[in-house]
Amino acid sequence: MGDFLKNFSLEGKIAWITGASYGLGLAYAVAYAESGAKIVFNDINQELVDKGLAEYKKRGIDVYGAVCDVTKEDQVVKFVADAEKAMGGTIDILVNNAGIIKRIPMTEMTVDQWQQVIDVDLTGPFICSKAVLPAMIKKGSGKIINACSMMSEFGRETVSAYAAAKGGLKMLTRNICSEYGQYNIQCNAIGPGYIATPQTAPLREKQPDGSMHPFDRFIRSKTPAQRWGKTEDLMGLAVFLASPASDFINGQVVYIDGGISAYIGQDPNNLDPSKFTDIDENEAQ
Ligand code: NAP
Ligand code: GCO
Repeated sequence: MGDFLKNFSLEGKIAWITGASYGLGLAYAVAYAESGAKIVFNDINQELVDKGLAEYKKRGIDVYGAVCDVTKEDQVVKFVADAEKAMGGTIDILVNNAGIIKRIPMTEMTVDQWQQVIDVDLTGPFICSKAVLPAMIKKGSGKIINACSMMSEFGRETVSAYAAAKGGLKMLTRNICSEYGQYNIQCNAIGPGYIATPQTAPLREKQPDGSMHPFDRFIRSKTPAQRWGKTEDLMGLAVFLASPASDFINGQVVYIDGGISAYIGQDPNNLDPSKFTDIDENEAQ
């Protein structure tokens, strides 16, 4: 590897990806491990942690994993202490990936349902960032990467709590940058478009008559690439934002959405499913 490319290496770094048993978190962790980092991850219950440990073992990646609810500060503080003891060093990179969504019309959403989403998607990143910042300040370096969203910029029906949380997370990203940039700590966010993971599976489910989910057709009409993102599409950006190559980027949300945020969209009925590159032609109707 040439000297310049070493700027993209994570050799010698300890990376914590929250909620990384599967989905985007697993993809980020695999990319970080392949870039030289040591990986620690948490998830909400032992079953998911065990699922994650099996996934990492399958890929030959040695990780530390434990149960930790990102909304509970006592669990987060203990997780960080245990993980750093296991890894023999402090956390250099935090990816606030853990998240939930509830798709409920606002007038039907209970305050408890609202609060659950805010707690995981906004308060969780606050708690986890607060837990790793002191050591980053002492070390004089650190990377915090938040999981923003199209809903950090746009609203849509039924996702009021999620959009409010992801909009707030954009501003938390900017505020961590503002408050801690002086310690050579960079806080940025990944803003994925619509990615094929379990979280978005309900939006891609086939209709009873075998036709495409209306939202599937809709989002393809809003995406120039006319396809859903793959977790692999996000790995390069995740590594870049965790590496020295991005040390002068701070407080930014980098959208990786296939062009959704730049495109007014077209009539979903004008789409030709035979041209979709991410599903079998026979599937597309
Ligand atoms: P996902 O499939 O739902 O995975 C999220 C992970 O976080 C799951 O393992 C989940 O466990 C875990 N989690 C939930 N609550 C937690 C808590 N309190 N403490 C610890 N872990 C918790 O989500 P994803 O699609 O991979 O997305 C990952 C992140 O990217 C999320 O923040 C999401 O909002 C964001 N994002 C996703 C997309 C997309 O299109 N997929 C686009 C933009 C942004 P459970 O399985 O129990 O919920
Ligand atoms: C939804 C989706 C989105 C994606 C993602 C888009 O219901 O609209 O779940 O919110 O998860 O956040 O960037």
